[in-house]
Amino acid sequence: MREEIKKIKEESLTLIQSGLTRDELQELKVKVMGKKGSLTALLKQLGSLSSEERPLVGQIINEVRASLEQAWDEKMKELEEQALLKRLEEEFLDITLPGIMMPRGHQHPLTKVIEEIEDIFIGMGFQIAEGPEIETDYYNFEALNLPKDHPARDMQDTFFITEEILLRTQTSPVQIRTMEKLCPGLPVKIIAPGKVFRNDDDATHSPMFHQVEGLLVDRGVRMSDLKGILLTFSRQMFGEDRQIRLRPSFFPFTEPSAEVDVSCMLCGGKGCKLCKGTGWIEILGAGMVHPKVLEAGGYDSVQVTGFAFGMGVERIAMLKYGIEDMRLLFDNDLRFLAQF
Ligand code: 2U9
Repeated sequence: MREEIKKIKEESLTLIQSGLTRDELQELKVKVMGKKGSLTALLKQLGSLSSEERPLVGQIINEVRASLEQAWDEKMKELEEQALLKRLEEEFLDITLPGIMMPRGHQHPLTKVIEEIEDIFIGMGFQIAEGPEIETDYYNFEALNLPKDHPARDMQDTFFITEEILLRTQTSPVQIRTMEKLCPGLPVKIIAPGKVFRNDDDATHSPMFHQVEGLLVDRGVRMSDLKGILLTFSRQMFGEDRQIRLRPSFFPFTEPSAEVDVSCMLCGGKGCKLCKGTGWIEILGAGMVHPKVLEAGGYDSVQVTGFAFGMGVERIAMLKYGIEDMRLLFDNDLRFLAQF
């Protein structure tokens, strides 16, 4: 039996040092020292020895077991350390590497211009009003002094949903609704920014575009108030040196009506390609609210007066940023949008 013990010891020690993996080392331990291991089997055979031999051989087996366990433990520890080092090396994180840059988005130029217009009018005491994009014939036309047979309806190229329901062609219905809501409260001092829809599509027209319209109703509102507000707006939007001029015009919802020009923001009024040599650029339409429209809003047109104006946001954005084709504002090409 001593021979066998010696053989197990030597073979085991050789194997432990032979470059086994951790799993193989574990298997070896079970094979030799486990319940059914070769060394354990020898312990179980002690009973067959003489009473003199038994304690001696027992002691030898225990010593071998202890020395094998020690060698095994040391080897296992060594392998674990190696594995840890390998993992640390593999999982090394280089915090000096540059990160992956997330491109940062920003507001669309139209949104920027709408917010800029809003800020200017808020600064003059106006409030923002909103309303539905799907409207009734009444709010879009009738209440704005455009009865069913009115020729100016043709100018609007309306998208009808039914005979009575349509996509609004201007944001004016918002002002009618706001007057109805506030009446008889005064003043009504609002701007209505939003999408409008017309059956039109070319380099200068889009079937959906944006307007900002304004309305001031109060006792004693005059055309000069309109002029002052629009001059302040034009200077804040296009530069403190700007002048404005009003040319007579016609809209069914205002009387008198005017088209408003601003002195050219490119040449300052001398005349250039942008202003076609005139020194002036048309930026909006305006006028004194028609008595019939004030009455539609619930107000007594003898007691109160009002002015209104309307502008196309795309046109303002194109002038402000020197954009030549309106379709660029709707293509959503990042090479264009990234410039703002
Ligand atoms: C109410 C009463 C009057 C709004 C007005 C204009 C003149 C005008 C155009 C500018 C370019 C439309 O986008 S555009 O094509 N608008 O010229 N808009 S006065 O008048 C109103 C609005 C509401 C209750």
